[in-house]
Amino acid sequence: MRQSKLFIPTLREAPAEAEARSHQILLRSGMIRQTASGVYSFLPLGRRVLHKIEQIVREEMDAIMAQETLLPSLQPTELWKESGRDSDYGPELMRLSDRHDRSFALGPTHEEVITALVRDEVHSYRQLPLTLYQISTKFRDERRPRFGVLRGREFLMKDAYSFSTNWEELDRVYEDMVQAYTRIFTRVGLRFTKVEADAGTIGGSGETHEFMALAAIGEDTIVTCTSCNYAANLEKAIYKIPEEVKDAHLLTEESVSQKVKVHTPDMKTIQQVASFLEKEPKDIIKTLLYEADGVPVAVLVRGDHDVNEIKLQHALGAKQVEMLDQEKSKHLQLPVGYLGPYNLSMKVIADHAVITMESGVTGANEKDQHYTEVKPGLDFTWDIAADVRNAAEGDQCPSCSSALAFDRGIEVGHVFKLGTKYSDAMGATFLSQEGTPQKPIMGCYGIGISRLLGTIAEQYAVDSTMNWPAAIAPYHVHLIPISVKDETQMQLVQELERSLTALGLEVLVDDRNERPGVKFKDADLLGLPMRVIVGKDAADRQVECRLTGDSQVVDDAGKSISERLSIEEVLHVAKHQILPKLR
Ligand code: 9G3
Repeated sequence: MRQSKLFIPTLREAPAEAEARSHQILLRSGMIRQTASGVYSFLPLGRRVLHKIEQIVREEMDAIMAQETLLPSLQPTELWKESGRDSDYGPELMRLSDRHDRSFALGPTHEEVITALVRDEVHSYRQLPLTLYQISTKFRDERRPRFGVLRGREFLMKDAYSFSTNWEELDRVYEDMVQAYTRIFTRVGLRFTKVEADAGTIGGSGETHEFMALAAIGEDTIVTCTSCNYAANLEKAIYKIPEEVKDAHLLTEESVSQKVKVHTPDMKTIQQVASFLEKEPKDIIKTLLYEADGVPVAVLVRGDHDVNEIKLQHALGAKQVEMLDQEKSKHLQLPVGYLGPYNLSMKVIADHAVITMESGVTGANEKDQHYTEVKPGLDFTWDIAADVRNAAEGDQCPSCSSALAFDRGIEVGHVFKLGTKYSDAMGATFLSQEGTPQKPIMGCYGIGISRLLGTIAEQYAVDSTMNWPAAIAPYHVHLIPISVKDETQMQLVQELERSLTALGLEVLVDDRNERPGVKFKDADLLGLPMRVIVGKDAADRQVECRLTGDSQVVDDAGKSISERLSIEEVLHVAKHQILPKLR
């Protein structure tokens, strides 16, 4: 392909608004352009990469007998009423009315649509198990779109839905999907890990896993064991509860309170109180006000720990929990910043790490006053003791007690066991072998396709240089003549283009009449796996060859050969170092 004919508007500089390096490289290499906040156009080069990712996903979905469909983005609001989810999503669900004033949602996902389709078309166990998937555009009105295509308001997703006659069959489909996802993410060159996740509002049986790509700007925190294969999203991650917690209980009354009231003028934050009292944050007991389904509750965690709201929600059996800040809690007339678990006239839930403290510091429920030498179980009690905190550095693995490690990750895949949440709500049934009506047991499985493209760019971009994995690179070989006016060079370029194409490689020839420096800078941005530069040695049929990334130009013995190669050597490198990576 001749670069002078292609629409690849490269940029000299990264636009200021692009914070993430993937966002910068995708803009500068002319792969995407922003049309609106969180809304992107994929230009020809970006579309080629997206298409290759899609094809890998299709191959692996088809290989596990999932069947491709294409479902509508225009979803009648009635379907969301049937599933009961039309009130679960507020401004994030984009809605519109048609010319007859009928209301629709722009599909953020397709559980309702696919379950209604199966309800109408599937009536016998003979038609199951059935797994349908699509690759289509989703709409979610994110409050804060950011990092380019990593969090857009319109994005490409592969979403699959499985329907089984029983749970064992669902378990098999789920496992097939997990294996297929592992093959997909490996083939596209991603560094990723599968983690246990929280089922959130999606409900169902609860088992769910996320596929996390390791990336510094990832919004998720993943917790992994340094020894065994325990891995979980921070939302869900647990840790070894220390032995002494097991027998921590409310103390008998014979112990006498040792607590002392201290004047802590204008000391509100944990750090201020700790340094003022010459203590550590871990000696302090934070009393936080929450509302669980509208009912106030006091949550006690150690000063160096953070509340895990997902765990808190499960511990309280609540549908929704929300922290009450100064503004939202003023009706309770409590001195925020000086709160203590005394006579609060509300339920108190204490994290395990609090109830095993020998002595701690709490607020005194009085402005500018704290208590020291506080003894949990003696000076205050609790209604519930539970694990309501995030795992933290220093915690031990729940299964092998080794140290836990913390990394940032980007969620690129998410698989769920749904059970009958949607088949029940929408009345999808099939007649079992015994002739009794049953509800299909469902699973749903997503991959963010456009997010995956951005995530791969995040993992492989280094400053102004990209290095696309060969399997998804927009082209395989970048053929760069130093001077397009030099007949000898252009002859050799044409011969090379023909021979490389005959090998089955996609070749991009930079036939623009530009200075070498400009061509090399653009070649760095485009990041094709192999680059061949045809210059003054063309007369001797010698060229310079470079493989991007960490792979070097080596001969079969693995010896790094000089960058001046003969045509035969270039074809040999292409055949043995690029071609095998394309599958
Ligand atoms: C909505 C809106 C946003 C949403 C949802 C619904 C996330 C919603 C969860 C899922 C679950 C799985 C199939 C593919 C894999 C993920 N954000 N989810 O249901 F109305 Cl506005 O999408 N769906």
